[in-house]
Amino acid sequence: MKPVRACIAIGSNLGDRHAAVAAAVTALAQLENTRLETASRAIETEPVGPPQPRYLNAAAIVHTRLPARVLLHHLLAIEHSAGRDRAAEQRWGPRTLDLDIIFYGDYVIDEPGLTVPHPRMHERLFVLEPLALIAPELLHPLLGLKVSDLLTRARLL
Ligand code: A4P
Ligand code: MG
Repeated sequence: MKPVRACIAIGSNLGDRHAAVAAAVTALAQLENTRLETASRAIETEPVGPPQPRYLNAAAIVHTRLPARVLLHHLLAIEHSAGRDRAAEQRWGPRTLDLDIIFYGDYVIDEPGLTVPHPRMHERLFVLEPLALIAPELLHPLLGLKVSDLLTRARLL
């Protein structure tokens, strides 16, 4: 399989947020059959969802030969090693580490447990702001808009 360029959104608002974001980037760089292209700096963002502490959000780009499902499986394992306990959480509630696949090349995936592009990314400043720092020209494969344009649009909402 040819490497695919995938974008990962990173978020944390519980515990040592800086350490969690840094550990996530390190763990991505160490994934099998994967090379880290770049990671953004972490940005402090307003929480979306129920009242909760502010988040640190970042974005990373990897080149990976892992199928999307296998990549997701690794992301869940990285979240787990950052102390995330899904069973104890409310939807959109606080978490030590959240890793979402935003884009997986220009693949469109809609399966139980895996939707790519991430279905809410184009509305979310906390995804678009860090991603625009490292990949403003990247095209959303369904909307046909660049990340920088999605960000401009989301800021007007
Ligand atoms: N899943 C399906 N598609 C994907 C994908 N593309 N990437 C499934 C990753 N996972 C995907 O995830 C639930 C399940 O989604 C996974 O097991 C996987 O099979 P989760 O992490 O438990 O749920 P979630 O992340 O809470 O859900 P969701 O709807 O993706 O939430 P968001 O959109 O990530 O929102 N505010 C700020 N400022 N910053 C944030 O980072 N994050 C959230 C979570 C809320 N508010 C926030 C932030
Ligand atoms: Mg998630």
